[in-house]
Amino acid sequence: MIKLHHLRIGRSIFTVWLLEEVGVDYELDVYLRHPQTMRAQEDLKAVHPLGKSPVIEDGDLMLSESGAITTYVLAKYDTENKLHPNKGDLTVWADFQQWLAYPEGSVFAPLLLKMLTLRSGIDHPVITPFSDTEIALHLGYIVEKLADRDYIHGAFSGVDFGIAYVVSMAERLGQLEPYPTLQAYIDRCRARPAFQRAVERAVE
Ligand SMILES: N[C@@H](CCC(=O)N[C@@H](CS)C(=O)NCC(=O)O)C(=O)O
Repeated sequence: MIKLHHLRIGRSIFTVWLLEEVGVDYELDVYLRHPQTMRAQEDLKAVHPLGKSPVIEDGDLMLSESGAITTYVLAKYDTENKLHPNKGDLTVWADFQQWLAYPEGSVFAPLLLKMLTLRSGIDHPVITPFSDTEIALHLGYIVEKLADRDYIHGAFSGVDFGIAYVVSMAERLGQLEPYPTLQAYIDRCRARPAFQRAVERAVE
């Protein structure tokens, strides 16, 4: 059975949601952040050298990186390809890979910079304009993709876990007001029964 190491207040709730959507049995180990630093603590560092979450164990496999975990879980457990395309049409498959890599590879960094500048209370002359411009670029790109659809790949799919994570982070940082499409998207994701089961189980 899969074991998910879940650090509260962060992206691994989206991995709990993935497991709920796929409908696979899993065990959940919940970790708390340090109350002052908000970083992971020794208990999570004992699980994996990076001390980060999500991490899953499945038999002999230990896997970190939310995108890789999504890829693995879908490949192994989404046997009817309800949430991911097979390689029959390589163009569709490649586009799916792009959207899987995009949130962690491109969208997260400027959001993290924004979070750190807001937290420090300093409007940095280089970092603030950079993060603002990049956040607008990426959120605008996601809005364009959602112009004619409810989810990134049309029907709900495995790429929505990562995109929902960065959109929810943008929301938490007060960046969503100009983007009603994204607010509607994240509300739609949260309304899914599997998302609600995930939150109940993980007590986010
Ligand atoms: N790129 C990794 C990032 C993992 C990561 O940084 N997770 C955060 C939680 S949102 C974490 O564990 N932070 C604790 C710490 O760095 O102390 C992924 O996609 O899984």
